[in-house]
Amino acid sequence: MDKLTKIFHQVINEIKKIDIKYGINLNDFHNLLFVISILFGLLFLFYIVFIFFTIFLKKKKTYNIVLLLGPCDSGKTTFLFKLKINKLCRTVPSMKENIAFINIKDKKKNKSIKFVDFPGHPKLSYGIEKYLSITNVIIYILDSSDRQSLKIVAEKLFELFMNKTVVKRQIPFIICCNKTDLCNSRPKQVIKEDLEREIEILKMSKNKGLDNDEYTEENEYFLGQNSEFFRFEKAPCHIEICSASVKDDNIEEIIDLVKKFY
Ligand SMILES: Nc1nc2c(ncn2[C@@H]2O[C@H](COP(=O)(O)OP(=O)(O)OP(=O)(O)O)[C@@H](O)[C@H]2O)c(=O)[nH]1
Ligand SMILES: [Mg+2]
Repeated sequence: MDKLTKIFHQVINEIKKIDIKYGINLNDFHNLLFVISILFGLLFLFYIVFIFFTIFLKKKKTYNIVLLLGPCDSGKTTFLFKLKINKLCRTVPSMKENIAFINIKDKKKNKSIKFVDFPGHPKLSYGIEKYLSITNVIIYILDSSDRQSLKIVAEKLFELFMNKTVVKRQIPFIICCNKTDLCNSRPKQVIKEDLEREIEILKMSKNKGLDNDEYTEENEYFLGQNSEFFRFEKAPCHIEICSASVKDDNIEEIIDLVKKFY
């Protein structure tokens, strides 16, 4: 305690010297107030810096997900395991998300990217929304041999293009036509054209059914271009289409696109 009062007196003496030097005449009480206000000022400054750092670091931490979407059985979990352990694994239909950190080698450095494999079962789709606000890229995996599911894929893509968060954050899409090793698989260009046709039908029927007050800022552009036929190039977000066969270890095209967007 003695030491503290000594230091305090020293500080006051120093301030007095400065007072005399510059002709300011403050008494001890004023000096005390001056020291206390400086200390509070410094404390406040540290607090502000701390708040800024926590907000900035938190943002950086959360905006780093690659979200795997697509219908049941299209190969999302198989793809995730292939990336993680470089093996073809037996899978069962997912009932909840699978999450894995994958190291992707880039020209400059090794990036650790968080992949979230979201189950394709339609009953679970309500949970997608919480991931959209922290997603950097969506990889939409479909089975290129499955003609039946194309309508469902088109509906899901249409829903995503109308989604507020997707449009606001301009999340890029990689549509991956998987299972190209199967003999009845179809080329990506054919699938692209089929999807565009299906989405155009959905767009037209949505346009007819909408009242004027149902238009929102986000979907007005997308739905408003009534005369133009829908093309992926004109979608509300950037879209790339690639083919892959997880089974045949043919996944380079997807990885290159992830590197491009991430
Ligand atoms: N021929 C072939 N089969 C594949 C390929 N990729 C995945 N599969 C098979 O497709 C089936 C379904 O794969 P999953 O990875 O479980 O599918 P999923 O998309 O996770 O399905 P949900 O979890 O139900 O949403 C499995 O039997 C896989 O072995 C591929 O490139 N070629
Ligand atoms: Mg799965």
